[in-house]
Amino acid sequence: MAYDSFSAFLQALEIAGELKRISAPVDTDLQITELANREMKSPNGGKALLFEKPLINGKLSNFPVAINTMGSYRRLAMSLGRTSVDELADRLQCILKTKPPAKLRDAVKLLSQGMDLLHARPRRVSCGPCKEVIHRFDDKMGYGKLISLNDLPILKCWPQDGGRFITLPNVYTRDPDSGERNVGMYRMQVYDARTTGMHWQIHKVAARHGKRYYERGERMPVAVALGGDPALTFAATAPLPDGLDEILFAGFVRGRSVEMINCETVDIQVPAYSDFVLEGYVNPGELRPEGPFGDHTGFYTPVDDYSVFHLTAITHRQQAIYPATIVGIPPMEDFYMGSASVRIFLPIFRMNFPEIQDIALPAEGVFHNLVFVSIRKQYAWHAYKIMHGLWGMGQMMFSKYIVVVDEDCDVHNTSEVLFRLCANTDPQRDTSIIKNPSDALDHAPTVPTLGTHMGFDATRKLPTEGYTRPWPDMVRMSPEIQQWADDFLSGAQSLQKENL
Ligand SMILES: Cc1cc2nc3c(=O)[nH]c(=O)nc-3n(C[C@H](O)[C@H](O)[C@H](O)COP(=O)(O)O)c2cc1C
Ligand SMILES: [Mn+2]
Repeated sequence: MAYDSFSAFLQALEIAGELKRISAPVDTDLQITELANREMKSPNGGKALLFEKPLINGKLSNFPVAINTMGSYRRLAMSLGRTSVDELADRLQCILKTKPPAKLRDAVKLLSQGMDLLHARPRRVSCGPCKEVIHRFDDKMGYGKLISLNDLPILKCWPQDGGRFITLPNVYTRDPDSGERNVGMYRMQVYDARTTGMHWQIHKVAARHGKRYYERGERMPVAVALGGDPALTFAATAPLPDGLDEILFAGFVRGRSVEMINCETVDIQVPAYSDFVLEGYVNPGELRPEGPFGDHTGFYTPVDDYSVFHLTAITHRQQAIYPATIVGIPPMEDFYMGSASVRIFLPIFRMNFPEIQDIALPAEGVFHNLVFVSIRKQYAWHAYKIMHGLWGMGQMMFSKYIVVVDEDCDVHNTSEVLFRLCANTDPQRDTSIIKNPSDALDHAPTVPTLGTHMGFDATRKLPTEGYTRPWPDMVRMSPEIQQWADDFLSGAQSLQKENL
């Protein structure tokens, strides 16, 4: 099921008992964060929160704020219009199975074709709700009161943050050479009423686009969509291969074409059912200090130079709702987005590495710091092949610690993985340290983005790996006795009930 609007999604959440309304005024300066953080830390991610009366500098905002709308397994599945994320993974698997691709490049092509067949291709429309109210900054006449970023309930998230940050922006850019679209989620620090930062990190696709505009000496058109169908927001965060269109992917996810509309002041298309659209441009070479920002690492990211976004227009729905999230010490809302990405893309990992059983990114590792992977081990040093494979795949390149376990270990059970890690490894023999690009947010490397990564082979060792002692079996009860105990206990239970 696809949502026509962000508010339709919120209604669905409310009907499912997944949304709490807060009707008392709450300040966008730190107060919303504190309430949202407590909610995100409560069992199973708590509920989504709708702040009906957010305050901006003590004044009531015209727009409500919704937060934590994807912050549980259930809400994340609902945001994709599904009852479970596995449903999507299975559909991707089906597309890939129709014709096994030999190379990743072929896989990207096949995926695009497969998604096309499912009628996911975007559709161009000429009018849409995101244009209900139009504020062009070059044309102040005739549009009533002109709004600016000062009128949006943008959060100051944490005490040491450098200002207010837009935390769920879907940033639309184009490759100036091929015309290919990209949508990424890159936070935006508000500098003034019509200027923000653009925190696209060096390894991300929009940064690559920006570099090409810079080399060509051309202004870079950029548009930012907020709200709309949450499947779009998820697509902006998903680590899709460069060249796979996020809008096609979102169409596949929601099972319906995304309706796209031209911007007013820049040559970019955005989803017509967005809540807000910020239009503008980035000047080649213009940089400005961005940060600090309380980041998803659980630490403040220090000030660093990033591109600057100049707004030329804001358009919005009459009844627009401002979407937000906060990041910080895990677990937070983004953990569920990351988990869903891993589940959905497992078939793609498996296509390259059929021996992979399962992958998990535990919350403590904040996406890239810790990866658990289980494999069906067949030959000596098989675990190292998998580590190097993952370190070579897209954003998995950032994985700081990879722990490889045997297929019978549940990677979603951190305690079980740690048990295998401690029991099955000899530290010198079973680890490998390599050089690879590090996440720009990782504060541990001495020089930003230049880090080392470590792999742990926690699989059982083979004679061909030089382990000549017999590898012991794990202590487990026989299946027959387990079955007997199940029967025995359920019999005892019904006996107890009869006696009552
Ligand atoms: C809530 C949230 C905030 C994010 N903020 C940023 C950010 O500020 N900068 C960045 O480069 N990536 C950020 N990311 C990660 C990117 O959105 C993610 O890597 C995405 O796949 C990038 O898309 P791309 O491959 O098209 O560049 C954020 C992710 C989430 C879930
Ligand atoms: Mn992308």
